[in-house]
Amino acid sequence: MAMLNFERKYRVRGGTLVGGDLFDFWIGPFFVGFFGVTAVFFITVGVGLILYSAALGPTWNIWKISINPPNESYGLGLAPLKEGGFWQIITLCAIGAFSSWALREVEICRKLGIGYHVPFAFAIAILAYVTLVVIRPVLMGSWSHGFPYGIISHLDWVSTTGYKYGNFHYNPAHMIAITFFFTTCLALALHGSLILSATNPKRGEIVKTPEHENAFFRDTIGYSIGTLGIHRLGLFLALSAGFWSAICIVISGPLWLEGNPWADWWSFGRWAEIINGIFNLSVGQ
Ligand code: 07D
Ligand code: 07D
Ligand code: U10
Repeated sequence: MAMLNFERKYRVRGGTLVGGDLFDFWIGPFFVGFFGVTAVFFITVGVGLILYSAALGPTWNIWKISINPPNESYGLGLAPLKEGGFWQIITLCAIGAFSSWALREVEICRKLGIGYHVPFAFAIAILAYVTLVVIRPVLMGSWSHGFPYGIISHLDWVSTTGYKYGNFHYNPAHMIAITFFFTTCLALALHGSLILSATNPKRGEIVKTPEHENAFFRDTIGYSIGTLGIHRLGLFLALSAGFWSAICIVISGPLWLEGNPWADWWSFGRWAEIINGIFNLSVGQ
């Protein structure tokens, strides 16, 4: 791929965390670095194992391929390859690849002298994944609680796991996460539409300024958060969505047992019990 003219200016030496100058080069548009090498290693081994495991059958149907975690009897131990061992190694490769990717982003930020916001944001996605396949299974005492790697099978896992806890919609942290996801979409729609309305005018009209943008929201809702502020808010909303997702699943099982805990959570009796426990009161009794 051709080098864009601005890239020459920013392809500077240094900023690497590991390996010094050794891997400080680019291949086409991609910066390599030590973590580029480890990323390619983990991706190649992980994807290779997915393909190998899929080749062992029973199907090549892309929707139905599924690499499953070990069953409950293996607890937190290692399982034979065909009985969940593949899933365990693929999980290690995935965590290795995602972490390498985040650290490679850190090296690129250091080269450019910009903040670490992007790798930090990606780290929240990694946290959600690690919560699903490591933290929660470890807290529950068995790798079998991880989700299977397959397009349809991981949906089945979400559905059955959801129904194990009665109505998952009643999970308060799930509610908070969903509200953050929806608000993120609203914020991006407002921001994308506002920027286009001001900076992409019809032929012959001038590009408008942030003052127009501020004025639009002051006229409509009485307040403008400002041009930097909307990006801070967007990042906060999106990261909160991922963070509360991790919370909602990690409390389902390790903290709140099977059955219908969330309906119980919303009952006055349950809250009275919690408040009584904290303040030693006799509310609601
Ligand atoms: C658009 C960036 C590009 C990324 C893409 C995903 C693979 C997987 C591998 C066959 C927004 C690339 C996909 C590399 C192929 C094999 C073995 C990101 C964009 C295009 N899910 N999920 C999808 C993953 C979980 C859920 C689609 C990954 C949890 C529901 C895709 C993970 C839970 C639905 C996918 C993961 C869950 C999906 C589109 C990891 C709760 C859908 C994803 C590593 C979070 C939707 C058939 C997308 C769908 C969907 C990938 C985890 C729920 C296959 C990689 C266990 C309810 N998930 N998912 O656009 O159509 O993301 O499913 O954690 O309805 Mg999932
Ligand atoms: C985990 C993805 C991490 C990805 C990484 C990167 C690659 C590279 C390469 C493209 C977290 C992967 C990259 C592989 C690709 C190339 C080149 C993101 C992750 C590191 N729910 N629910 C959530 C809603 C119901 C249930 C979260 C809505 C039912 C369970 C979110 C509804 C029941 C779990 C959410 C709804 C149920 C969840 C998911 C509506 C089922 C979870 C987002 C409208 C009967 C999961 C941490 C997320 C969770 C989760 C939304 C309904 C069950 C808040 C809107 C009632 C069991 N649900 N849900 O977490 O919290 O993203 O996971 O009905 O485990 Mg839910
Ligand atoms: C934003 C912004 C802004 C901009 C922007 C953007 C946010 C205002 C200034 C950015 C936004 C966009 C461009 C919009 C679109 C983006 C999305 C919708 C998000 C989703 C993105 C994707 C779906 C693309 C995903 C692509 C990825 C992750 C790249 C994959 C590449 C690699 C794996 C190679 C990585 C290279 C490394 C590690 C360096 C080393 C390289 C080599 C050794 C050579 C390459 C060799 C290999 C890759 C072999 C390894 C084996 C592999 C990969 C197995 C592949 C397996 C298969 C099954 C195919 O705010 O400002 O504008 O633009």
